[in-house]
Amino acid sequence: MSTYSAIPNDLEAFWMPFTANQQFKSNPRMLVSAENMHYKSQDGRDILDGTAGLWCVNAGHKREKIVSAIQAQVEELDYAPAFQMGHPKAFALANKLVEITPEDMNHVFFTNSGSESVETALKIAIAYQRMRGEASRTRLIGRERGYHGVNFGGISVGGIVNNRKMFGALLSGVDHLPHTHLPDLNSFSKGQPEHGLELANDLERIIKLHDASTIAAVIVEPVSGSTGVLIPPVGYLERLRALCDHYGILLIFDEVITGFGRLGTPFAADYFGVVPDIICAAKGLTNGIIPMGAVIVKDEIYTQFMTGPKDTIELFHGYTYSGNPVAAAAAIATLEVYEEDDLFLRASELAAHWQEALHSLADHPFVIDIRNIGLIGAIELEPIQEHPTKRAFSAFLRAFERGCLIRTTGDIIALSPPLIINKAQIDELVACIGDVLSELE
Ligand code: PXG
Ligand code: PLP
Repeated sequence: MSTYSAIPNDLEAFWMPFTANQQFKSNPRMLVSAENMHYKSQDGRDILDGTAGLWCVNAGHKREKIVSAIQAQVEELDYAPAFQMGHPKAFALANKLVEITPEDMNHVFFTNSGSESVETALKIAIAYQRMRGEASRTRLIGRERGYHGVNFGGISVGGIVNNRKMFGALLSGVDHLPHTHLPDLNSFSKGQPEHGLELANDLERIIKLHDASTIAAVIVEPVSGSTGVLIPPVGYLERLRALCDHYGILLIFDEVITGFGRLGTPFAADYFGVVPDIICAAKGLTNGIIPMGAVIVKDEIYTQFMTGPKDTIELFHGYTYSGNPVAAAAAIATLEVYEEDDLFLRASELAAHWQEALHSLADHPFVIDIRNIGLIGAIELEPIQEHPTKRAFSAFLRAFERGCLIRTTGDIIALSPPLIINKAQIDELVACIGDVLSELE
């Protein structure tokens, strides 16, 4: 029997996610409060947030409007059943959200995370194919190095070996496109890399192997985030779209990271001018404050489900917290903040300064690539022989000591600051990373 203990260094009960628990608990890094661009660490230091939490706090921390919307909602209606009942905020949020989604994508299914958005999107895709008389289309095509959350569907279409290898057989009927990271051809690219469009043609090979009549959907991140910022080569997404159209395959964009202004547009679909059939979103939807995700579908998909008998449940799917009132209130306030502060435009205006600042690190020790798009950046380091990830992780620890929060994956430093960052703070973040790089062994 264990009892709750408030002793700050009693850290055993909490099994931390995606964390080296033993290492962390021997030398914890605790954040205790946050405001605007900064966290406060337990030892009282201000930490500049170079990652928007985990790619989610796009409007910056402790935004008054969002905080008070949440407080008011808890007072008014804390929870309402999600099935066969409604409450106004979920409908209001869906209406507000579709104001900024691509044309003809006007229907939203709410979830509680990016992982659940992915599961939902995959299920909708397969069910849609069946509803339109294409029941043999059940295969799902993901991509190497893709991250689509941690549930079984998501790790099946995902392409990160550590997230897959421990967990058995996964979904059957899945295949993968090659990833688009071509360091020999595209290193130090600014924006979309020039080479690699032809990698999209691999979809045709996969289609020839399985036949189009067996494939329901292709799912990709427009820009891969978790796996270290892989930016689509010029023309690549357009080619995927054309192939999917030609072969009757749905195209799903997992915009859990790229949604809500990360590239300076509402969605990456807008940035690249390529409209998918389904968008997965989460994170920035509520500024990361309350867990919530959304799956946005083309009108044609929603309409296909709405043709049956009026008293039949059209989709046997949903979560206890789908459209939760407090999350919905947080999301509405978040969308208002994005709009009032014109944060997506701000991100697009800052992108040039961001690019130049990051690329100024090109000559620092161990830097083998720098890449950027919108307010996303990556600095790839040469791994220590036999000890991959160690060098970048050491950079992360040193940056934290110096008062900057960065994120590392493998030997890649990934950056994604809140969209409220200013030029001086960009320079401060980059200077901090420069100092850290100069100290690395
Ligand atoms: N899809 C994509 C594209 C994501 O980036 C998910 C799905 C899953 O979302 P949830 O809310 O279930 O975590 C994500 C999440 C990192 C990092 O450091 C990235 C994510 C989560 C945590 C850390 O790169 N992405
Ligand atoms: N497990 C059990 C036993 C449940 O009763 C439920 C929901 O009612 C779930 C899992 C799913 O939970 P959620 O709807 O929060 O995803």
